[in-house]
Amino acid sequence: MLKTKEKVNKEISYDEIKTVYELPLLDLVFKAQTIHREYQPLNKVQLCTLSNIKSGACPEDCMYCPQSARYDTGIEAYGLLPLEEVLKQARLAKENGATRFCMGAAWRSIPQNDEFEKILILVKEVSRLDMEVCCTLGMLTQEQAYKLKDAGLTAYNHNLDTSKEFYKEIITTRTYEDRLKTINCVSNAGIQVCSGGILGLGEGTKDRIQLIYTLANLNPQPESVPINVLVKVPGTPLQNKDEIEPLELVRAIATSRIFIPKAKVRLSAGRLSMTVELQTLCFLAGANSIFTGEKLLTTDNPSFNADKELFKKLKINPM
Ligand code: SAM
Ligand code: DTB
Ligand code: SF4
Repeated sequence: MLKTKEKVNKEISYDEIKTVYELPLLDLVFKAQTIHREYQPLNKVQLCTLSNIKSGACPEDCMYCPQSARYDTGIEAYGLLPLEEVLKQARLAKENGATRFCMGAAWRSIPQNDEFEKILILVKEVSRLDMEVCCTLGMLTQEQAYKLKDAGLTAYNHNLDTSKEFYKEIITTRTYEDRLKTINCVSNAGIQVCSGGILGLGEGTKDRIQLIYTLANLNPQPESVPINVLVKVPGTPLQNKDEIEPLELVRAIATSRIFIPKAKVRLSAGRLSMTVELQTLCFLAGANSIFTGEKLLTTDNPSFNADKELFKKLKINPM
């Protein structure tokens, strides 16, 4: 299959990214907003809604995740949801203004059995609702990526989460290389890559810069960069981690906007613990997408109504 996506050849150096990340905050946000205005529609934020189509009992040990079978988090575990249930959720999301529907499954990798066939049907049917369809189902093979593309998948989410060095402290059941391989298969199939990370895992500034460095040097660059703030779920090993300094989030978003100018930068998990002012600063720094709906995958998120209020206050329109 042909690679149709734009390639960037010049490597962006770690030092270049570090210099920008460490600018005086006002210079950094000004630069990010300047680039935002050049590449992105103004005062527009895309609404995406998540559906946890297969919950819990995951064999992986990602220390932040409530869905790992290794931690006792009390979440509801269930197998693949029936088509009608997922479509009901997708229609509701659309009624509430979402233009992208993202289906997540607590799998290490996509199964090779009839469950994959069911996924292909889900993708086909959601795309018929005239929404962008995104999936996050763990690792996949090149062949599965081609089939997902044929079924109408817009994007595949597979986060690098943090720097290559720090990754080992958070996940031991797969490697950073595994993540990059999946991302490469997705890209090869002509599916948009959605890849970002989590702040607040106990990483240092250099890990956040390193993450942005790796994302910005993906070739082609990701079309979508979710920036999550750790939701500390009781029962997970990271339940007592220190809160991230809120302005580090603003710096990470601004730096992603500057070095990955064409991507949607998504202010993802963790908004429930953010003030309206912090979220506003994130939009100013270049975030232009959020997840809407009462739930992310298993954890709480601001309600549709709370977000409608927020947008009204800021005079932001859904994209
Ligand atoms: N199992 C698949 C995988 O790991 O790629 C897909 C689902 S997984 C839940 C999707 C992403 O959610 C993870 O890569 C991680 O970045 C994010 N995530 C999971 N738990 C989180 C938490 N407690 N706080 C913030 N982000 C979280
Ligand atoms: C992403 O980067 N964040 C979303 C989406 N991609 C799949 C998931 C956040 C999950 C937060 C924890 C939970 O609700 O289980
Ligand atoms: Fe499983 Fe994904 Fe959670 Fe890791 S992040 S435990 S792979 S569901």
